[in-house]
Amino acid sequence: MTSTTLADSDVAALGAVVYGAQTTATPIAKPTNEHPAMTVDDGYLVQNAVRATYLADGHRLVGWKAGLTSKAKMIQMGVDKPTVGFLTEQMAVPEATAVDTTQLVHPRVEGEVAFVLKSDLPTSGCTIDDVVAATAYLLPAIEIIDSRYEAFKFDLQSVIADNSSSSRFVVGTNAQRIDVIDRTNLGLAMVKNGETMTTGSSAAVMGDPAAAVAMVATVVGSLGARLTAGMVVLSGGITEAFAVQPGDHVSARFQQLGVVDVSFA
Ligand code: OOG
Ligand code: MG
Repeated sequence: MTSTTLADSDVAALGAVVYGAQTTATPIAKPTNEHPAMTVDDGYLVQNAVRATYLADGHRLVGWKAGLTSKAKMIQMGVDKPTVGFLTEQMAVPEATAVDTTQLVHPRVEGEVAFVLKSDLPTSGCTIDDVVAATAYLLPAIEIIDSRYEAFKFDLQSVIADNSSSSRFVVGTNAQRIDVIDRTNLGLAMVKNGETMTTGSSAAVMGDPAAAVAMVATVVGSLGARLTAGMVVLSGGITEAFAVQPGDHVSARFQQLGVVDVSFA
């Protein structure tokens, strides 16, 4: 953490506010309103505090994610740098069940390539080759994001504090070995209630979703944590996210990785 402005007491207080907003699905003002000098590193200190609170409450860390790794996402959200967030077992939704939207503020969905690790990644200077060597297989995934900030509007520092809008995620069952598919150009169609909402290619994610995983490994290393064997890593939304409501059914239809479905109640 090189550039921070928040006092320890501010970090703890903001962590408690964000945790409360996440666990009660209550929108809050973004922390930069009150702390305009807040930096990206401050955002990660708050995210660390939120993660520590989940773990103290018995939640289990199962992975990490990249956020804002595609131009479509950066333009949609008005930020210019990728971020990371943590994933817990309690955020994982089995494919066949419906997500309870009463637990969420204003959910949106996006299609992503998920990496499942078979060995630990370096905590600094992680490369694409490191990621390829450490990946057991890839899975198709849908991330359900839910900013806790009013109107889904934020800046980079604030979204990092809010765990990069993480709320739920679903992975499909069609595991593919990383060396047998072209992960750098997988077509994706996002379908809601039978209508194609967005289309794209995994090329949109930093040219190679493995580059996003390498970025996550290095940033997570700077937070004092590590991507380890067995973890799932979401590499970031390929296209812009769209809103969902109770009754909606969403499919992410991937070239080579197959289909993953989720519905909302
Ligand atoms: C931030 C989270 C971004 C992704 O895949 O880009 C993210 C947001 O858009 O609210 O998960
Ligand atoms: Mg995402």
